[in-house]
Amino acid sequence: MSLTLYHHGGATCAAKVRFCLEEKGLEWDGVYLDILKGDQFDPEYRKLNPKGVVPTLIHDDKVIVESTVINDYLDYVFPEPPLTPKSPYERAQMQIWLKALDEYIHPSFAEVNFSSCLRHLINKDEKEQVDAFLSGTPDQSITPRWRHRRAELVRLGFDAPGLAENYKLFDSYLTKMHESLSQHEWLAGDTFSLADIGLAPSIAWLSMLNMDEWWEKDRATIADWLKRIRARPAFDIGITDWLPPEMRKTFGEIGTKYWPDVKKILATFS
Ligand SMILES: N[C@@H](CCC(=O)N[C@@H](CS)C(=O)NCC(=O)O)C(=O)O
Repeated sequence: MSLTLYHHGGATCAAKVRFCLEEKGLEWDGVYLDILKGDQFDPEYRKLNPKGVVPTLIHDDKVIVESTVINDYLDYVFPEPPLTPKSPYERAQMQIWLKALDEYIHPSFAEVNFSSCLRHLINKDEKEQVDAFLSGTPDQSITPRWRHRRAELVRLGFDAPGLAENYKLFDSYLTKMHESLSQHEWLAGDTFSLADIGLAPSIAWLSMLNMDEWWEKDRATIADWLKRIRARPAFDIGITDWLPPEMRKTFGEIGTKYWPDVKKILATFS
């Protein structure tokens, strides 16, 4: 049996699959793609993953894309330890979180991430390289019209049109997380599940950017949940240990520098 994951150390969607693989104690091989340099646009890779994104899992000869689908597949094929609650109601809550993650949370997180952080890493390259990266982006990718939108985010940053709406959408899910976590230990109920695995990388990412203040004051259950998540042995092996050194080095700096701009956006709707 073989498991091969196409991934990148800083990609939250790949991190959620690595977290799941490590929770299950599965052996896997990695193919590392530098998604800030455009490895994911390689035509051969896009035969596996037409959106040109990570992760992609190859299980023996089967290709599986979409991180939520991959984790569900892993949980089905390798049922121990289970990451889906036994209770049908909790299972439904988990599915609702995963649906929200794919439909709203991840796309709005991508806007937050590119406008406040990733654009600074991408814009370190020469202009021609940045232009090639942006124009190589498939249009139907993280969102419909992603090529156009990512170019706006990378070039205009906080001045990208309609940005506040995306911050507001992401923020509304922090409130929903807080509401859930005020009632039980984990997002779907009393059982740690794929919902926690799915949300953890984005929240941990914002925390690495020193942006915890976003939820610490009025939605503190998220901070406690993150503490519980970080205490799981699979968290470091699956997430933190993979963070590329240049990101590890500059993250806190970038986040601290741009947090006041993020706060300005948050103030427009809170
Ligand atoms: N719906 C996809 C989204 C995957 C995705 O957004 N991957 C990002 C990293 S978190 C990526 O590969 N980005 C490459 C790019 O933006 O060009 C999934 O869940 O697998």
